[in-house]
Amino acid sequence: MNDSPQRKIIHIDMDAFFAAVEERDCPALAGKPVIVGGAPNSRGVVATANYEARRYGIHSAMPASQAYRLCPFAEFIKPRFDAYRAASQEVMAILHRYSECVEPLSIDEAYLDVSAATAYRGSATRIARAIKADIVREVRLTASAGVSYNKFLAKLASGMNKPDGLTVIRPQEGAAFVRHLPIGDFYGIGKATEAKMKKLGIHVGADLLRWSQDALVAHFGKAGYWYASLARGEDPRPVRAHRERKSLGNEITFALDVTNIDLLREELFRQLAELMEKLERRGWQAYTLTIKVKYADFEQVTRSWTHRQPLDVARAQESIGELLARTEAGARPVRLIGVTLSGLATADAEAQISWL
Ligand code: TTP
Ligand code: MG
Repeated sequence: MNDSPQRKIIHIDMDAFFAAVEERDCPALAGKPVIVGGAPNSRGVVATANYEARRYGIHSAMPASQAYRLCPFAEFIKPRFDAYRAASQEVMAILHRYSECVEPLSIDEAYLDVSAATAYRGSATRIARAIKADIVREVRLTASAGVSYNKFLAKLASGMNKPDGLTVIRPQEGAAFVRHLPIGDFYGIGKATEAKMKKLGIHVGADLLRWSQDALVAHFGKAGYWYASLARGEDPRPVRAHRERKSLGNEITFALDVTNIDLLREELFRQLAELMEKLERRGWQAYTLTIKVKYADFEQVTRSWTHRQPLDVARAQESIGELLARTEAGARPVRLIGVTLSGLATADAEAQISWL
């Protein structure tokens, strides 16, 4: 018997988020396949596609050129991050009405712990329904909600009836639900672990359940404890309203040591561009930039600079140049080079919602 009270967790995930904002703001798009991301004739990728476009097999991260071949008459739209951030902040503000314990995961996703909520007599399902209705009425977008007793199951539930879904996995249903779940759908099981498990004959939750915790730990290290609890439908992670500030980083090791300083700078710029894009997508801004240089003899140095203003590409590139000049890169051959952005903050300093 487990005498600790069951928690009530809601996971909210906006439907086709960027595309839905575009459709909302441009009624002429109604009913058409809509693709937000790189231009069809560019080397860019699809950020997202609406559900009409998904019927043609188009999905996030697909090259825009391929999306064009699959559906040439789709509307291709350049992302408007400001509009997505604004919508996101409105949604997060709605979530905060129902619980103080809200953990944003990305620009369009968050967990809420409503165990202590009093609205709707504490019914998590009714709270989820109310949240969805508020979002439709006030932000004119649809969200899918998952309701369960932990994060793992709440997130799975929200993905089950997209778009505009509301799915509940009750405490007495969790274990059975997990038994049928393909192993790749478990939280924290990536492609490599999935492949390894399949080789061991573990394909669904029920297979995992047959393994003792000790055997899982023997095969997968500490993660084995985690897999053992997921297999029982358990996930003790709390919803964390204030997440630790994170950093975003990139680095590469060269196949051959590099002494050409221009090449090193270009490589750092390329890494920076990737990080800035990620940052923007998450609605974050960074204040600190750090470069890391590992010389051919494996000695490693870092140089960093904290700005008073949030970093933009021009400012960050300038810093990279200055920081690189404060290393011996070029004079000494370099085997690894990297950039990290930290001191992350929400893009809108006035927003009451912390993304972090
Ligand atoms: P998702 O929630 O993964 O996707 P979605 O909201 O578009 O669609 P779904 O209904 O399946 O939830 O991502 C949220 C937004 O993040 C998405 O609208 C665009 C952006 N995004 C990217 O820019 N690149 C990506 O590879 C992914 C996965 C998302
Ligand atoms: Mg989404």
